[in-house]
Amino acid sequence: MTVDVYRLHAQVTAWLQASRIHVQDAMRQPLDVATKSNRNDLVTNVDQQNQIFLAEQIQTAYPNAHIEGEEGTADKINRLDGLVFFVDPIDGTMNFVKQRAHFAIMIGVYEDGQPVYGAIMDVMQNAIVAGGPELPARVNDVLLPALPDLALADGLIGVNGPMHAHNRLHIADIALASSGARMSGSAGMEFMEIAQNRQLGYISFLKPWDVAAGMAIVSGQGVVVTRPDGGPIDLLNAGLVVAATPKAHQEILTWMQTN
Ligand code: 2AM
Ligand code: CA
Ligand code: CA
Ligand code: CA
Repeated sequence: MTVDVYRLHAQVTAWLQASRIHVQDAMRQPLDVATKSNRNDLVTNVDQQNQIFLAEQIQTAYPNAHIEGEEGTADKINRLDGLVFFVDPIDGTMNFVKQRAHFAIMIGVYEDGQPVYGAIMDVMQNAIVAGGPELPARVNDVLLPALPDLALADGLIGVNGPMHAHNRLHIADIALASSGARMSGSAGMEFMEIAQNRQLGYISFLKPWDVAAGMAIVSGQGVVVTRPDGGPIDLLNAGLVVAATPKAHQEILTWMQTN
């Protein structure tokens, strides 16, 4: 790894704090909300402004890095060589618009396709969960305890709402076999819950910037993050993601692979 991950963490923490101030300032004005692919797929002026802000910070500090972000200004990468920053400027835009809470800002950093670092900020709680393979997971720089290897029956699981409603890949059955299903509306918040031992896993269909930060953090804590067939997550394309403690992950894949 060529990156000094502690220096990176200090930089990203400062950027996220600046973003939080900008976002909360912008929330005092009316939001400019537009739809993208459908009526539930939203983008606001705040998503776009924060994407531009974070891309500028990354470009200045890491001029050779590539940036893959949800809202436009990014590179639209087609390979994972070198240093790549995955940016989701507002994760949970529907929550942002409807609840004005329960949304996150995420930055995931990979080098040659391997995780280096992830940071997820719960903006309204002013909490940052960060970590990676060489940075012990922490919340606001308080180290998090090691995660227990819970079996499916012994913990909560975050699920994608539509997939749960349609029992896609047996997700409703898996949820019934767990302590209970939860749906937060923000992939970032789901990974924050896993990192803090508040749920044992998360199942969804995600884009690269939805999964990059969380996967870097929780895989460093021993959580297994794969596709339903057990293969590695493809950070160049959207896809199904199963993140769970090793025991529960095995149980979930068995459910999914049984027709
Ligand atoms: P977003 O708010 O950044 O778009 C909602 O269940 C979670 O899924 C959020 O993390 C949301 O991220 C993500 N998501 C990805 N694609 C989506 C889409 N087309 N419509 C709504 N949410 C989407
Ligand atoms: Ca979106
Ligand atoms: Ca997102
Ligand atoms: Ca987003």
